[in-house]
Amino acid sequence: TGKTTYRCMTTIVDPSLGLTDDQREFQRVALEFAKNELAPEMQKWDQEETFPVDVLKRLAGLGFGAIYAKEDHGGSGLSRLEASVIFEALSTGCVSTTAYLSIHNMVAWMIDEFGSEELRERFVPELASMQSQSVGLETKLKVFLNMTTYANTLPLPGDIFCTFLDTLKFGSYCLTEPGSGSDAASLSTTAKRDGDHYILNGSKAFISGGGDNDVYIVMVRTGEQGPKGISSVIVEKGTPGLSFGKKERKVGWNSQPTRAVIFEDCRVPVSNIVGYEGQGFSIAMHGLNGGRINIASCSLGAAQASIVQAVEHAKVRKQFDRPLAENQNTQFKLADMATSLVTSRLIVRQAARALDNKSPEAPTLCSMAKLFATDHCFQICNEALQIHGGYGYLKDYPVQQYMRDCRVHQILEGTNEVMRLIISRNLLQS
Ligand code: FAD
Ligand code: 2MC
Repeated sequence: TGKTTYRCMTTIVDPSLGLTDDQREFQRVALEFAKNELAPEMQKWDQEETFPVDVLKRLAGLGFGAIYAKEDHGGSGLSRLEASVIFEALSTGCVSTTAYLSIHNMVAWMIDEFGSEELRERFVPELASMQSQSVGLETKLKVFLNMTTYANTLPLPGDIFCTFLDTLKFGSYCLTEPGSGSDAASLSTTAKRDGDHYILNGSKAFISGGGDNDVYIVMVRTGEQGPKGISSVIVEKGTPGLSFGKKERKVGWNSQPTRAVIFEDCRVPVSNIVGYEGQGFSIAMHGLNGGRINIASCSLGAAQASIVQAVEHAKVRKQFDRPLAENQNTQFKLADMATSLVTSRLIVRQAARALDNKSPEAPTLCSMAKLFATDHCFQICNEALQIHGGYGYLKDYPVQQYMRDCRVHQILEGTNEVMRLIISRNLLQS
């Protein structure tokens, strides 16, 4: 009947609405993983600050390590829209772990899209699987010998251990510096040419995965001041002159480490440049266009889960002899939250489609999507916490973690003020 259709099995916040059968299938796999492997652990990872590397490797096994990288070197060759659907679904289980996976995907795509054939061959298969593929004893010995030659000292026992036993290949994106955050084009880490090497000096701040990860794509100054003097180079863990700061203590995003990345006369082969000299800022920004959709998608997942939990709580919890859900204030609040989530999802998916279609409006739409979705989804998580009353403030209930994890999405990958700057520049251009 019309009535049963109207009161359909799923609610209006169902994230599969409007997707193709294939997209629903990716979504189903990601939602299952989120439910079975992420959600049961998210609280523990947050409290114990565990970086769940084995779980991430298993996600890569599902094809989620390089979702929108091309297939010839092991990427999954999916669209930005499909990536958004996957990150949203995984985030319902753990925002912080998914957000790191999204940064890893951004790094893999940047190397796949702009790297030389040699770099693509060397790095993309390993990043796609998030583990070393074909590193034989010979290569490991070479790395070991390089470490001793360049460092002029014996490596630390920990470094030897990493060289020989570490099979992980996780990526980090290094743009921000202590003196250059929003004004990213003013970065001052230098890479001076010395024969077949660049010598890097400077430091990067707030690097997700910093210290634990293996592959760092680093934006450095090789030329003039401003964006045109910037290049992107890959620096591998174990390179002499590369070190890390202390692990930062954070409000959220606790299932992934954040550290400063420091370069002191760090020698990197010139062949590790991604793209050409002076292209680095453009590469960094192209990476972030997708990154901003991905982070916004992580906020969608958090908001989705928060709404579902708020609805459950409002139906079950009774005050004044009736469920909270019978208060019109609660009903209207839930209606606003649902409208806000669906609107956020629409703009995120529109931006993802624009990026898929290589539309010239894509960078501005990605900024709009990031601004709108991360602001509104944070509010949704906060309102969901309010509906839970005092219980929402307890760490036993996941809603506070969704809120804490989402908060930083308004800051990183470009603050929401920078997003407004980008959007207004588009409007005001002559
Ligand atoms: P600032 O640039 O100092 O800004 C401070 C405030 O001023 C903000 O509110 C900002 O919006 C506002 N502001 C600045 N300029 C303007 C302006 N022109 N108009 C209006 N308002 C303005 N970076 C990486 O490169 N790689 C990473 O992996 C990474 N991971 C991160 C993980 C975490 C947990 C965090 C917290 C940060 C991470 N970052 C990373 C850094 C992040 O991208 C920066 O923090 C962010 O870009 C803002 O830079 P900032 O912190 O220096 O703030
Ligand atoms: N896509 C493609 N190209 C872009 C771009 C984008 N989104 N944004 C800028 N560019 C190009 C731009 O077109 C220009 O190229 P050209 O001269 O050829 O036209 C060049 O880059 C320089 O751009 P601007 O002239 O706009 O440079 P300006 O310095 O005025 O502003 C700004 C750049 C503010 C937009 C940039 O610095 C920015 O995005 N800042 C925020 C930094 C940021 O997002 N950091 C995130 C770090 S990563 C992170 O947080 C993680 C968790 C991983």
